[in-house]
Amino acid sequence: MADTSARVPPATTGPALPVVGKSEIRPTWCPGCGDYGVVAGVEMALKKLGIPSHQVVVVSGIGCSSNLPHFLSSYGFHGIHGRAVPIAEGIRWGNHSLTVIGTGGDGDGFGIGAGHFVHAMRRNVDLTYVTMDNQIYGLTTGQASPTSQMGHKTKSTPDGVIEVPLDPVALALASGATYIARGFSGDVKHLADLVANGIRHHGFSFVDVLSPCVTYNKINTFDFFRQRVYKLENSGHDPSDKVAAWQRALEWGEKIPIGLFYRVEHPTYEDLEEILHAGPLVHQRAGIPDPAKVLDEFV
Ligand SMILES: Cc1ncc(C[n+]2csc(CCOP(=O)(O)OP(=O)(O)O)c2C)c(N)n1
Ligand code: SF4
Ligand SMILES: [Mg+2]
Repeated sequence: MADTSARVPPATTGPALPVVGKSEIRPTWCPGCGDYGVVAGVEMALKKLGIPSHQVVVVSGIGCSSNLPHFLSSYGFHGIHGRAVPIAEGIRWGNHSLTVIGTGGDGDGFGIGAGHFVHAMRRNVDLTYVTMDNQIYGLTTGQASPTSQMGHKTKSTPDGVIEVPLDPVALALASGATYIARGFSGDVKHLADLVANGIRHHGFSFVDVLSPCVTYNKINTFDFFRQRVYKLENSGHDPSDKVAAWQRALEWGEKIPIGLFYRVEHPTYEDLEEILHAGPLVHQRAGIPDPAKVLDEFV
């Protein structure tokens, strides 16, 4: 089977190409927003891997968090609400020599985009998806999101949320993701390692980041998480054990695990799609070489 990964390029001789750094656009997030930690973590991860900026595409949907691609010097695509993942998939299939990173919020990825999220994991498309999970709709000024906790009084739920929150890590486990992690924007170095290892991983890597909205979520704050998070790697967790990963995914309360829940090697969509074995589609000849022959088969 041809190796279609090609995400972290081999070391080359010659002058070093510029790697991803900050763009000239400064973030407009509220002071103290958790998303500052996430963009710093993604930048740190890409620097660590040394991938030249022209080989990286950062994609997003719509939301405060989805502004992230503007703030990095890579290529970027600011898409539409809930569509970060299918755009990222399309870019990968068009040119699977690129490193593609999907980004966005809990509303974007687990609400309107939930179907895309599930099916990309099931396909094991070789991309990295980083969600900034603040358990609220930030951009639209504070409505309940799919991960808002029960009882949370928001603009759209003045009497408190009455629905059970979606668990992104458990959903990823159930959907067949091959790299599943949770980070915290209050621990940027740890997050950067999770993202870098996710990019290195051959297959769909998902990093859900606890990234507080300091303006509209007064419950799930930095202090809330600082008092609760603990690292899986310091607690004897074996990320190759799916049952153990399920047990850890169910932990949400006084203790909240961060780190790598689960990782497994499995052929990617790109590995199994034969047409990509001839190289990235952008380098292949477009169109049908002999249309008359194809027509003859049908008439
Ligand atoms: C099709 C569509 N529906 C609704 C909206 C309005 N809208 C924009 S962002 C958003 C939710 C943002 O929440 P989230 O994805 O969690 O991002 P955050 O702002 O919290 O980072 C909504 C509902 C839209 N732009 N497009
Ligand atoms: S509204 Fe919330 S999510 Fe949006 S920039 Fe401000 S703190 Fe961040
Ligand atoms: Mg949100």
